[in-house]
Amino acid sequence: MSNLILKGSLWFASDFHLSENHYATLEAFKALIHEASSYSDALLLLGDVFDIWIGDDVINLAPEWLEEILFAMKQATRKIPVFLVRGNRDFLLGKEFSSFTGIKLISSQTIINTDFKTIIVTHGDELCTDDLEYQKFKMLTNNENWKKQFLYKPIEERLSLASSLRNYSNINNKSKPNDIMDINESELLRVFDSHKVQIMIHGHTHKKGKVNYNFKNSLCERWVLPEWDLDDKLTKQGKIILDSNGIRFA
Ligand SMILES: [Mn+2]
Repeated sequence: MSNLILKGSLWFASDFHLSENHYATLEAFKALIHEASSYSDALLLLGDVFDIWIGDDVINLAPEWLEEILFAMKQATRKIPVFLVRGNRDFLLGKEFSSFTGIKLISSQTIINTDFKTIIVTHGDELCTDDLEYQKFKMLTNNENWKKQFLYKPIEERLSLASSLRNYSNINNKSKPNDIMDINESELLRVFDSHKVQIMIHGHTHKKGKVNYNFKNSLCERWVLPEWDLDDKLTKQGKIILDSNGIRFA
């Protein structure tokens, strides 16, 4: 668990799934962080910024689209602090990425004291505890030895492993009932309770919205960020802004 104190206008966004050929989404991401660096006091990226991240050594061999993204990140962090919670697609983002871009990596379930209220932020995949198969995968890939062994493999091998894992999960997710891939409510309430917070912002499920819970005589709010896909699905994009007036989708 970690804590942050952030003042002013905070912008939150997640699930860009940046990859080559997704030109419109890449442009939208660059525009967003440029805009954030002018109009917000801090930007918080809540995971799955990249559709896949196989290790920080790709920075040295970055294709043009990635070079441009990394450059835009660098430009933004000269003006505002940018934080990132790793998602299930980009969980291998590491120290070199952080020092190269200036983006600060923060852990899942980070508590933030803001001008409005205290909130908790996360990518959200750890709350999907009904998807046992996925949680097994997460446990495996969170293991330090697994990470070391994976990062030690040649880039080509990592790329092909990652794409086979992704295909496997795409096929599997299609056959899973929708609700097991959503967050588990009792796990959520446990997190609210153990951290003593009433507001959560997360991504991952791509189910944009605000959900209220009456829990132990208080109202808890879960704000879910939309995915950004301007290439295939076209309509879904957006951020959350938090300032002293409250929280809103924008
Ligand atoms: Mn995700």
